[in-house]
Amino acid sequence: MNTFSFDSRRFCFSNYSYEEAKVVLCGVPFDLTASYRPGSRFAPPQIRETSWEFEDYEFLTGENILTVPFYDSGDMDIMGGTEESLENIYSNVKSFVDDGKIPLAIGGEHLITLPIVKALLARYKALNMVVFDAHLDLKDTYAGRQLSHATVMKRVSELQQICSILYFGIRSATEEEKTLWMSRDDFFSHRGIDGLKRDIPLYISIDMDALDPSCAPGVGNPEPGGLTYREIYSILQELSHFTIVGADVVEISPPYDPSGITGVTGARIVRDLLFLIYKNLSRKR
Ligand SMILES: [Mn+2]
Repeated sequence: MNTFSFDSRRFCFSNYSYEEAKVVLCGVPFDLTASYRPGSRFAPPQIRETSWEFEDYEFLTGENILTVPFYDSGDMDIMGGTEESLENIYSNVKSFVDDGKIPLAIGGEHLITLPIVKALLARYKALNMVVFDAHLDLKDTYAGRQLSHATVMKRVSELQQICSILYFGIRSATEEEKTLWMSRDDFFSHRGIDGLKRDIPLYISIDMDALDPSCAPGVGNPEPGGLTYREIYSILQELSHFTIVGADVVEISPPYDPSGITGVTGARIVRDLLFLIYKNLSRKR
């Protein structure tokens, strides 16, 4: 307790117990459906290690990370095949949610969003999604699979309690995905943040390929023409008035991140999410 020397097993400055914490960080080292550049299973330890380069004070918010009550629960055991792993992720996250915690997951690939959202829907009647991604992930099947990083938002959109999905960073899709996306402009909230009802809890999913490959090259499916870190930061600040009940940062592939820049940026975004959720909690609850 209250020792701040480097410890690669936990995210920087995590100094609260599980009981005291409002947010539970969890590593989800799952990348079984990766199609192009696998390796996101190695991201949680990279992000934890990198997080120690940041200092405690945050200029942009005037907050100190030491005041943010979060707990790092380490990495989940991911064994077996895809369905078994998703079940395992679901039950792990559900135990946090049942204890009244806000899960903040470090992937792993984007498919992990599905069981996390399902676990939240066991507690919340409705959810809105804000998704940062280069890709729509709205394919019905991919490589013969219904469960894939490329179908994850299709599966999420099929869950009855999901009210709306708002994307940022989209620049790649199949014709079929684009048609589905455009055909339901109420559901896919083409009106932007103003189109999201504030009384519905919010889940934030950040696929790191939303960023431009010049600032985040180490991802599973890089796509030129993306967002900058500052743009993502600004959008996140606009979400501080929503009730954020969960989040994830996914798709960093350390084997394709030789300079470590994607890991640094990912760690920074995890930290921004901690500040954001805390700011939101302090205001509302
Ligand atoms: Mn993507």
